Amino acid sequence: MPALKDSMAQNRLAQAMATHSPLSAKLAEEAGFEALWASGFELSALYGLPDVSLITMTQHLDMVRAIAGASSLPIVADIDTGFGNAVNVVHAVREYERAGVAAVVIEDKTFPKVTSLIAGGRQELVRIEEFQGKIEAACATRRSTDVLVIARIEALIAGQGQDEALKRARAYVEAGADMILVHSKQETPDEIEAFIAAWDGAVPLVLVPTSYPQMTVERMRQTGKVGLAIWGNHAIRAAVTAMQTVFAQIRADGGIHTADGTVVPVTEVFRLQNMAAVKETEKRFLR
Ligand code: SPV
Ligand code: MG
Repeated sequence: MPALKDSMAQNRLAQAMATHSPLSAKLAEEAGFEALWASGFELSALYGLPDVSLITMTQHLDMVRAIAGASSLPIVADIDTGFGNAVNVVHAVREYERAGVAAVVIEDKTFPKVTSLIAGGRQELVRIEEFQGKIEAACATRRSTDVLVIARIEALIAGQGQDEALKRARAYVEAGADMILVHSKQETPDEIEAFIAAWDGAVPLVLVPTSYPQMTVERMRQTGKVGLAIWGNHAIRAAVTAMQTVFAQIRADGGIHTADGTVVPVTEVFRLQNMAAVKETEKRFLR
């Protein structure tokens, strides 16, 4: 699995597509993305649950392992708050590195956390010193510095303003963070662009422009300070859109006769399942 670092160096700005399953990971790889975002939000949604620390580390890790088995892209693991304090972070980083991830993203909220983009969400941040300890714990635990430790700042999400976000970003870099993910739920890029302008560029930034879609790759690239763009939840949203449309059509038309031409043929699913390899194996070994 290529290190995320290499991918960012070659492309200058890598794009990670959200994924919640090996199938979505394969589709992201075929579409040409450089990395996968193993999103906690998407996996929670897959289970029909809110993204409020209900999915356990084991559930997420199992899915990350399955994704790693299905795709050769570097995986950026969304490990939320690190599942507790610095002790939990040590355990998590050990396990995620063993699972083969290229990066872990740890956010500076209290455990249990509340999903970031919800209106009026309870957004509580941990003390800066506490989070520095968690970042230091992650850096001290990884065996290879190819596994990036990305510190995620939720100060803007929590409404605490740019000075607090910048103060935290600097403190987390001092603690060893390789990159800073700064999240915003504003519906325009203004807040993030103000942060980027004020950022001294000590380490590259990571953006998740879900709520401010005007922020294109080109616009991020022009800042010269963004190393990774994460498309945070378009895999699960695309799946929901497709299922709602097709289910409604089948229901309305009393059969699959009209919907059939609008979905991929079963042969396409066979291809994604690699049935060709099964046929080869049968030919070679079944006697
Ligand atoms: C996720 O995809 O799980 C994220 C991004 O953390 S967000 O849902 O926007 O917080
Ligand atoms: Mg998340």
